[in-house]
Amino acid sequence: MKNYSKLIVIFLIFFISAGEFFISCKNNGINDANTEMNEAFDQKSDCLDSSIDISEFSESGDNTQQEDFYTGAFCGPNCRQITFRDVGVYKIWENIIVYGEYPTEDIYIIDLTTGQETFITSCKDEEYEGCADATIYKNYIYYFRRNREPPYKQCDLWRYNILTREKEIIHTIRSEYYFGILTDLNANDNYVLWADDRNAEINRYAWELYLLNLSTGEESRLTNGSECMAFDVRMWKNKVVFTERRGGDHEIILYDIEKNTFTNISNNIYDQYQPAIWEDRVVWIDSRTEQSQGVGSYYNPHNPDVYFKQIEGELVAVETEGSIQRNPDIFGNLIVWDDERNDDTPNTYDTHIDLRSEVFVYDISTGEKIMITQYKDKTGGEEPRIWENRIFFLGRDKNNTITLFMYEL
Ligand SMILES: [Ca+2]
Ligand SMILES: [Ca+2]
Ligand SMILES: [Ca+2]
Repeated sequence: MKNYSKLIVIFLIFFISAGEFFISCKNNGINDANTEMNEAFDQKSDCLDSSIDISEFSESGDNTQQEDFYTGAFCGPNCRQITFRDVGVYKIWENIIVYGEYPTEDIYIIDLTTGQETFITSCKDEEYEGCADATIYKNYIYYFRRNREPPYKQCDLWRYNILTREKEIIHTIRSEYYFGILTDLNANDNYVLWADDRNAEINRYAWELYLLNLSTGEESRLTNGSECMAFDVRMWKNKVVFTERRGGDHEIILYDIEKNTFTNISNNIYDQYQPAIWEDRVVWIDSRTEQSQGVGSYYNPHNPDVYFKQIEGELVAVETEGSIQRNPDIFGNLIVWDDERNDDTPNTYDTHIDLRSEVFVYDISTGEKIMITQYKDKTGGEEPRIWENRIFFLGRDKNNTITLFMYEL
C-alpha cells in the first residue's frame, strides 16, 4: 500500500482507538565489515570515481531522458537520481533496488551495476485491484497482489526470479473481512514474513505478524492480535524486529526465528518505534525525552530521537538534537535517518513524504556524523536506507517528481 494512504489509515486508527485500554502482549561477527565501513567513510571524497557511471543508466524501453538524471542541488556531487518514476516504497539487496511506483503501485527493479530498470508487474488488471509493498532477498522479488473478487478479501503472494524472469504465485491468504493493511513484507532463505489485518474486524484494526515457511508452505501467526498490534517489521537473516503497541506505549520487540523467542529490546515506559536491524544491531526512534517532558509521543511527534543498541549491549543515544528524527536504518557501523532541524516547523510532523527533512549518516565506530542533504527550496530527503556505502532516499527531482536518489559515501 502507498505510504500516504497507509499513514492516513494509521492515524485514523489511532484516533479511533486512542481511548481504549490495551493490555500487554506475549511476549557477532562484525569487526571486518566495520573496518571496511570506516575506510568507506575516509574515502568519501573519492566516491565520484566509484562503480556507477551515470551515463549507463537507462529505463527499459525509454532512454529519452537519459541525460537528465539529476545530481540534486540539495544533495551534492556524490548524489544522483536513479529513476525518473514517482517512487513509493522501496527496498534494497546488494545492487538491486525494488520499488513500487506511485500511484499505480506497479513494481520495478533497478540494477545498480548496469543501470538497467526492469518492469516486474503491473498491479491493477481484471484480476487484481492492486499490490502491497514489494521486497527483495537475493535473486527473488516478493509482492502481494490484492484480488478483485471477492474484493479485498484475498491476496496472492507472488515470487519473481530475477535470473530467469519467471514469476509464480507461492501462497494465498484470505480474510473474512478485508485486507486494509498488508505491509512490511520481508524474506530470507527459508521464510517470508509480513504484517496484515485479516482479523481487523474482530480486534479493532490489529495488525499481526505472519511467517510463511517456504519449504513446507505452512503459514504461522507470530503475534496475538487480541492483545497487541505489531507493525514496522524488519528482518535480517533469522532476526526480526518490530514495533508492538502494548499497555499504552510502544516497544521494540526482537523475534528470533530459529529460537522462536520474543525479547523486549527497548523495555521503557515511553514510545519506541520504527526499528531497523543489521546483524545484532538495532536502531529505532525513541520518545523517552519528549514524553518525560510532556511534549510529544508516537502519535504526535515533537522531539523524538535516534537510539541504538546491540542485542547484548548498552543503550546508545545516537541523535538527541531538539527536532524530529524519523526513519532510521542501519548497515555495519553506519546509521541513517531523516531529521527536521532545518524545517521551519522542526517540532511538528507535517505530512508524509513532504521532504522537509535532511538525511544524516552516523558512523558508530568513529562518532563522525554527516548531513548529506541541504534542505533548500522546500526540498530535502526522506526515508533513507543504507547498503554498505550507498545511502538511498526519496527526494524531489527537477521535474517535481518525488523519486529515488543515491548518495555514495
Ligand atoms: Ca516503550
Ligand atoms: Ca530529537
Ligand atoms: Ca515539520
